[in-house]
Amino acid sequence: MIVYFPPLHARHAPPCEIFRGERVPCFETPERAAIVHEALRQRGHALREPDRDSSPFLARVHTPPYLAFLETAWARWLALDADNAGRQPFPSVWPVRSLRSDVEPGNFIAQLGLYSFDNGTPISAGTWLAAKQAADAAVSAVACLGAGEVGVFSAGRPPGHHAGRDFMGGYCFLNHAAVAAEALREAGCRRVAILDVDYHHGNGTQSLFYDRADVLFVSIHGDPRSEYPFYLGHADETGSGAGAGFNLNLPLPAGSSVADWFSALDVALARIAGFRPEALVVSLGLDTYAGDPISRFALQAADFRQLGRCLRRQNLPTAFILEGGYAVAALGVNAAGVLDGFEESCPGGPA
Ligand code: Q9C
Ligand code: ZN
Repeated sequence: MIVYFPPLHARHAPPCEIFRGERVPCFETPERAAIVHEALRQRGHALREPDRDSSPFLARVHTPPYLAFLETAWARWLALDADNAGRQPFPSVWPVRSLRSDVEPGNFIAQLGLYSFDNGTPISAGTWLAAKQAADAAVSAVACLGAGEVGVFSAGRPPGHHAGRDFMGGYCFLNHAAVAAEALREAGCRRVAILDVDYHHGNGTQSLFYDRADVLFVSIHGDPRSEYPFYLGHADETGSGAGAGFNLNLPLPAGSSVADWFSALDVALARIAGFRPEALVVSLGLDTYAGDPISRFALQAADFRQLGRCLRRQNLPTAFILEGGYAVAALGVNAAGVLDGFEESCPGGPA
């Protein structure tokens, strides 16, 4: 399979995040992508650097002030204090409910609160470069589908599915799956389905397409009553306006079995088939793995291969976009498993 690997991912390398009130090393690290790239390279997949500019699609997905904030954030952080090069900016105030989010404050930390929904998404010097090149990789991948490839993988980081029109969160800054869907629409696909299999609900992606009937969003994830991102991802969120009926959430309790996860996948794939999409974007989180340190599903390596087989049977041009997954040592095997399962299966055939 053609794999887009954006080398600038390594420039996004914040040292720590806040976890249970303590500073801990980031879960979302450059080693994640390095392991995936190495595993895919060893298995003979064709690694390429991004060859498309995502800017036109980023402008459709995100607001101009948010993009401007992200692009200049590190320089503005440094401008506050020369010693800030060795420090991490964290938001400290958020415009919830009765507070106004329609007036951008001049204060950098206040802007950071305006443009984020958690304090778990640290920015480092190369965050913009890394996120932008991951978006470029997503657009490059989609272009391959237009050129006749049946499956293609965009293996960038940081991930994207928690990022919304004007906010970051959950280690995500730019929504690469949404960018891929917009690029597919632009390329002439009338209906695009997004299947999000990350352990965490893809709140950003859902919110971007919630009122649209041309992009179906389907997600299997840990129940937000107990799992991050907590405030979106319930089963009663089915879309609004023209998008009514074009959003399907399949939350499962933390600790659900592999059998229950694949039952949910059957429901997800049936809905997608009923939508008759012309392409499929898969937000491929690997944090459903049993060994993931921050998630509570139970998939094993062989189950990722099975996921790949199930997806190939849908007989759709499919763009895989890497999202979460924090059991670093297992990420290569699990990512490769999805691609191998996809490539060894037949459209419409048995799993
Ligand atoms: N610092 C993705 O998998 N909570 N994001 C972690 C708090 C946030 C996961 C602990 C988990 C976000 C793309
Ligand atoms: Zn996740």
